[in-house]
Amino acid sequence: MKQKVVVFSQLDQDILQRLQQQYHVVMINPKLGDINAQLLEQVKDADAMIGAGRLLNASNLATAQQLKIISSVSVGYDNYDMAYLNQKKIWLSNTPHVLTETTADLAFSLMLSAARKVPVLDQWTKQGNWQRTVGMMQFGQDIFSKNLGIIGLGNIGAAIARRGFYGFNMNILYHNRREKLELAQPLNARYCALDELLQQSDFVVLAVDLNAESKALMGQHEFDQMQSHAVFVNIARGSVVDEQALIATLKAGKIFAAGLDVYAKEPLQESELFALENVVTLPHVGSATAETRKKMAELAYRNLVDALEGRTPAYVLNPSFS
Ligand code: 8YV
Repeated sequence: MKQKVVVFSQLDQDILQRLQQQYHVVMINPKLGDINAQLLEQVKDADAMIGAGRLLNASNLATAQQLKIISSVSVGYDNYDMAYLNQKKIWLSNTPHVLTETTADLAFSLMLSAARKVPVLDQWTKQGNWQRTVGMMQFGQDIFSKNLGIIGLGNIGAAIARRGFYGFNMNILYHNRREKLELAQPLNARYCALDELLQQSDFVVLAVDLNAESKALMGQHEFDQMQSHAVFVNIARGSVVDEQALIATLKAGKIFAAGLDVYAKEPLQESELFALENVVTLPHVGSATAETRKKMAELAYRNLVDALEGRTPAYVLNPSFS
């Protein structure tokens, strides 16, 4: 009898077909009604799950009897109750590295778009407003040789720093739970306290994992440390930011602009952010290129197959259910 795999989000078609050839595959379908009810029903006899972007915990996994692995097609894993998975002895795996450069590219595109008002000026031009040489209202902020402050110097944070250092001659500051000399030294990156980074950076990029320490890390006090010409970018997780404090900061013009790819509630379908010209809002597309999503799906597929064939997956996050 084929092992059962539950697919809980959109998945690369090639990978889905491979899974369907090897396993009994059931897909959670939002059009069929309550997702949690579908999950509770389907995980009862499931051997593995694969997908991303869904909160998985006791509320929808309690009926799982023989689940060996949840193979997440993501590098972040804050949407999984790790303590519960450990208790149920269910492996959780992720897909690091393959999305690092793509996500760093997106962070830089948000920095450039926000600093130079690209979306606003695109619409302004298309609406026929360009009547004469542009003036102060159309001016942006320089990037070259400016100070880039990175909060979270992990793989993605370091890739962003490399783009700034090598590509735009930027001075790199960083804040992290600990110094990362192996990543920082080649970039002349200077470790500093959070307030100092915020006070000295022309660009502040949030690239931390979401965890108990980083939740609401950027609040009103932190935004008040930033310079009025500074640009804030978040490609981490929405919950690392007090979104109301950011909105108040942007409304008051206390920073130049923000570039956001993640939000406290996703999908973001209505928000005060949408009325603000000094914020660029993208729909969580950090890793969203066809090439990279395929690599992520392939890696998640390998993690799943390894677990179902009795091997420890390369990127399991709780190998000993610690
Ligand atoms: C995922 C991401 O595609 O990998 C992550 O952690 O945030 C994105 O690359 C997203 O989580 C899928 O919903």
